[in-house]
Amino acid sequence: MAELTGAQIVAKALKQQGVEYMFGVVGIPVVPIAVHAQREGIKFFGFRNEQAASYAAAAIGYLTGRPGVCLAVSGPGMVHGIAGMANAWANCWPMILIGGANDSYQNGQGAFQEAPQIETARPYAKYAARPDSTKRIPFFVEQAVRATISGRPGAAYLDLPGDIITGTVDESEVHFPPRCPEPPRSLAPWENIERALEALKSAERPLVIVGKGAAYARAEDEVRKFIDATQLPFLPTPMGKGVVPDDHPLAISPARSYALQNADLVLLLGARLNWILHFGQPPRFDPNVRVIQVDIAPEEIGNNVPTEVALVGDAKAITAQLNEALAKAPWQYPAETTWWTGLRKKIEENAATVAEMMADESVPMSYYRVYRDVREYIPRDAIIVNEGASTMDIGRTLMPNFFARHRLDAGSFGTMGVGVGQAIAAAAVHPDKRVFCIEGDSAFGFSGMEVETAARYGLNNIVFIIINNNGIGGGPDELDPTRVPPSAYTPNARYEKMAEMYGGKGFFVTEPAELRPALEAALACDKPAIVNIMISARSQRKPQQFAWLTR
Ligand SMILES: Cc1ncc(C[n+]2csc(CCOP(=O)(O)OP(=O)(O)O)c2C)c(N)n1
Ligand SMILES: [Mg+2]
Repeated sequence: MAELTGAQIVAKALKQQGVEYMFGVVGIPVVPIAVHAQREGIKFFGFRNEQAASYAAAAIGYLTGRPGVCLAVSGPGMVHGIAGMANAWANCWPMILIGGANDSYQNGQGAFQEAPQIETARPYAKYAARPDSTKRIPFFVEQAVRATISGRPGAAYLDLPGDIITGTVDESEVHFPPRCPEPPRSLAPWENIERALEALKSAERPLVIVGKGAAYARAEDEVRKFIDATQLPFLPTPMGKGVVPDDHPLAISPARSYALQNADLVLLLGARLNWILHFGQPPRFDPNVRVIQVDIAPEEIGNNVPTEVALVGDAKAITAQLNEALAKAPWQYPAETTWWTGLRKKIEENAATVAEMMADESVPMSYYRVYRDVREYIPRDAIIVNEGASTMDIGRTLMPNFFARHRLDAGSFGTMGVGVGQAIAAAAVHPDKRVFCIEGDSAFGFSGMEVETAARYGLNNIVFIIINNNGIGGGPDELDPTRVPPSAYTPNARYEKMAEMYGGKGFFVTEPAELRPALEAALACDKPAIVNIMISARSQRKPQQFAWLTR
């Protein structure tokens, strides 16, 4: 009988459990895991830092519904991977961090890269465990996968000591559990479905809020049908964008503040009333707002605002239930109401302001002028990765999405540095689509070295666009090295030259007229292109009614 090593067993078990992508940095003791993962047909991407790799793994979970794996060495490597676990925890995305560990018989002796790894991972993990033997590895792999995709998705951690990885066991002694199935789609009680529809009918100023939970649940067909059937105004959260296309006539995103403030009832479809939705509380919401909540996690119901009707379960299945009830007793929100009049007025006002800002041809350019051309070059089915402060906030409003799970950004955790790893994940999952990774100059710097990773794996469908204002929220035009402001980076830093290291092309843009030719040439490149666009350090978001994070 053939012997299997722990590394072989890990790879086989992951493949058996439907894991297709692994990102990481190899070293002692995890090298053989990466080698055997490749042999099993798992796509391995060697990164420059586990942090970016862990962000990629979490994005895989969101995009595919099956966890991506981040493979890290013991100690410092594993600690870098915590970044992605925390991001996955906040976003509710499936991912698995696999950390190598010192040989178990050296615990406590000050072993090479010894660290309290399970304890470190625990607060962000739905499951954190160390296999007790080489033979039982598949059991723990299956448990980890199961935990990441069941209920509210999240992260898992597997701790693999060197002796477990290099240990051998006869093949006949190893049991590989069958592929953990997709979690069952749980329904809401029909009486709650009826109550939800009655509540919607009784509302004067109803609003549907579509979150990334609906996107994760693959609820796009059902949600579109529901919006079309009810004719209700809807607002997507940043990564809920595209579940219903942004150009749908009932989309009211440009009137977001007005809609949140004046709605008398909101239907949350896989969206949480956390900071992104201002906790559902005044002054951003009506103090008497009524809430209907569709959420996979019962503990989310009533969080920050009491829920009138709770629909706990799968967003796709429950929206289908709502549609079924509506098919039996059709109902539409009227097209002519003072609510619609108010919303439309705000949408028009916003469009006029934005059009004016986009038309401004001043040099240096504004965010709005840059996005005007960028959005023209983006194919309808492109995946948009977007991070930064204003770069992302303005990108959320100006970059349209037409398909679910086609936007990846700093998300619920507000994490800078996720972008390049997420772009790599998106490009790997969708080789047939374009990925536009649009980043502030600060955001880009966190994981900028991974552009080499993208090029190394031939992910030529990515275009990196850097919106450069010399710093975090803008920096000075010139720098005095003895007095560098905390937010400043090197003025006019030539980030696009990083493309030269892998034989790619970079473009430096300072004037509006150079934008289109640069974007066109970037799209024609046979390697990931980098377009570095200088904007005014004083370019700002259009004036907002509320300061950021106003409670
Ligand atoms: C991991 C992490 N570190 C720091 C921050 C704080 N932070 C918020 S936005 C931002 C960068 C904004 O600058 P940039 O990406 O250049 O975008 P800009 O607003 O200048 O367009 C930083 C560092 C964060 N959100 N996440
Ligand atoms: Mg910046």
